[in-house]
Amino acid sequence: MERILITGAAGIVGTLMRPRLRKDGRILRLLDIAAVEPSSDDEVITASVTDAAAMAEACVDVDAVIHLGGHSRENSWEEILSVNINGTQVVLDAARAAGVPRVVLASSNHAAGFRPIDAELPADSSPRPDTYYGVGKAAMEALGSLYHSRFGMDVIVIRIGSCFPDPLKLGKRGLTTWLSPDDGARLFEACLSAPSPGYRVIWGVSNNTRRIYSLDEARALGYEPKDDAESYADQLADAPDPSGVAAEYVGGPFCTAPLGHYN
Ligand code: 15L
Repeated sequence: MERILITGAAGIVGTLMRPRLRKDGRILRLLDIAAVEPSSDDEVITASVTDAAAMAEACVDVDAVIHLGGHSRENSWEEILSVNINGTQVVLDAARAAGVPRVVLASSNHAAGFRPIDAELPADSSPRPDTYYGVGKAAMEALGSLYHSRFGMDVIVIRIGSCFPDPLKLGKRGLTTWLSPDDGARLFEACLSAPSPGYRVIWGVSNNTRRIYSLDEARALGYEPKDDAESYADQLADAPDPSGVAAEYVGGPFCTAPLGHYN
């Protein structure tokens, strides 16, 4: 029996992935500070990713960790430092100590938010964060690299675009950044099953007609996206086009959102 620990299991991505990642021969161990509705075979742990003792226990008998936990948008520096940066170190160190061979880290396009929009931005473009949140994701990527290099753990960082049931509430930017839930599950499955990936940084995006992120790195792990946000383009025809800084950089509206403020 394979056991996958998912941190942040009650969050938006966790909630979308849980039903899609359940399968015969696999137990999902779901960790969150918020309540999670388990299905019959799931294991549930109510704890914070910053709680080292709880994380140590959560990693026992685990084959891979999918680390989704942490704030999912801009917040105060103290919160980003504590939950997103320190929390990621706690998760990686608990996985190391328990001998978990593989960790998949949910990074974000906002780690590279101040990269100018380009047709096929490589997944390993060095960080250009757009917020403290983006700095936290860049630190997550660095920590993943460190734990791979020091301890030989397989660590795959996914720079997720926008993973929501559909791209509609994202406006036109969503036609570029959307990662459909089904493609998200395909991507996580590729990350869990690719043989000896080492340390990788990949984009998490569907095969969107207006995509600006390279899919080469994710495809090299076996990911083949099936969805395209363009199928929602008609419904977004009247939405305003992004303008100003938001239209120039990968991070879109995050690039001008007030720094350090939850919004
Ligand atoms: C993210 O990293 C956020 O977690 C998500 O809520 C979206 O805002 C997404 O980026 C995005 O860029 O659309």
